[in-house]
Amino acid sequence: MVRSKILITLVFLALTTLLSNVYSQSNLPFDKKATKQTVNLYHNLKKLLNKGIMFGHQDDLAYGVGWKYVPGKSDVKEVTGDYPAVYGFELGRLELDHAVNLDSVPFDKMREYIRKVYDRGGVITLSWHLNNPLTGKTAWDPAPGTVASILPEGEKNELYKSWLDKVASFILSLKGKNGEYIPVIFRPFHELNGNWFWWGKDHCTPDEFKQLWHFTVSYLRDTKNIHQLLYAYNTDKFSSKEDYLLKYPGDEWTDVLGFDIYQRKDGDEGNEAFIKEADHMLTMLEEIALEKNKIPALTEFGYGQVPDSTWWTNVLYKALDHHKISYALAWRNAGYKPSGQVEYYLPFKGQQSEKDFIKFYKEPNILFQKDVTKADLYK
Ligand code: BMA
Repeated sequence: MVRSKILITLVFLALTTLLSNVYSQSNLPFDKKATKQTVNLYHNLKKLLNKGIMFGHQDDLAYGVGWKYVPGKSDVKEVTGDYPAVYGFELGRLELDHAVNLDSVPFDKMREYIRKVYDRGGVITLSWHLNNPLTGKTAWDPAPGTVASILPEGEKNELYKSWLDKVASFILSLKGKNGEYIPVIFRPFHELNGNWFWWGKDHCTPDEFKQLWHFTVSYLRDTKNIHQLLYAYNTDKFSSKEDYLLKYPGDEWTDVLGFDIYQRKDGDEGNEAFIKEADHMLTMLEEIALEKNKIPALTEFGYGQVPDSTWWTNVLYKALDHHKISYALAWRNAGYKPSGQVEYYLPFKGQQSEKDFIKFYKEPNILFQKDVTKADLYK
């Protein structure tokens, strides 16, 4: 009798442990102290994978082609009547205490945009093109030894911590109406397998990169007590799963897995190459995310100035359609830059791909603001 009771208790314990492991693996961010809204977001992002792909845009509310800081305005809204579902913003220069980021967006305005987005149930993701802490130049200064210099014991570790303090204050200043912290998908050190940033491919070893990631996450989570972040590991183009995972910090350190891709060749050949490449990488990404129980996303994409009037339905949609990824974030509609260059990735009123973008918008599995407001991602 006593024996069978013990046996039943043991079986019960084993089952509940198993179930709670399965639950925690599939439904929770890696930060065990993640806030309620962050856990809900994570859970709902996974659920939404079965419904469609959220459409995102960098700096959508801040400016577009030919305008800046007009309340409520958005190139996506002007063309489709709806806002994107995901909004990217950029923290570069926050580390230097500047009032505006490297693309001239005032951090005060950014905070307001983020609150608005959260209020209507949109998703926020933050990138950080932080300066080179060793040389004082930009993120695009790949001086050897920079990553090593900011690790614990490195000569710039204190400086790097002071930069993280500033990022932490900004993130902690993002609060909803009831004082709750606004969840954010943070994607630092993106395009880590390219050679253009100081944290890039040849500028640190896999071990150094992983240490950098672990240090950054631990500092924000454990020292600064920030528990409203989902962390995105984000490469550039990659050739195999091994290639993708070369510097992967580990399942206990990431929530979202993504990559960035841009179309650079025009014409049918360029289009076909883009579809093929994107499709192949998305397939690998989905498999990795499934194996690791993470959320796959196309963290950045674009075709500069969209010089093809049917690119959205004829190229991008063909690459995305049969994939289960959480979101695809188009890069920024900068318009004329101070350098005189023109940079944009989404149509605006009168742009040649405008009509086709509306068709793309109407695809039931491409989700915009109205869809995610309905999905109530933070509840
Ligand atoms: C690049 C370009 C730059 C910008 C940088 C950081 O891709 O858009 O103009 O400064 O991203 O946002």
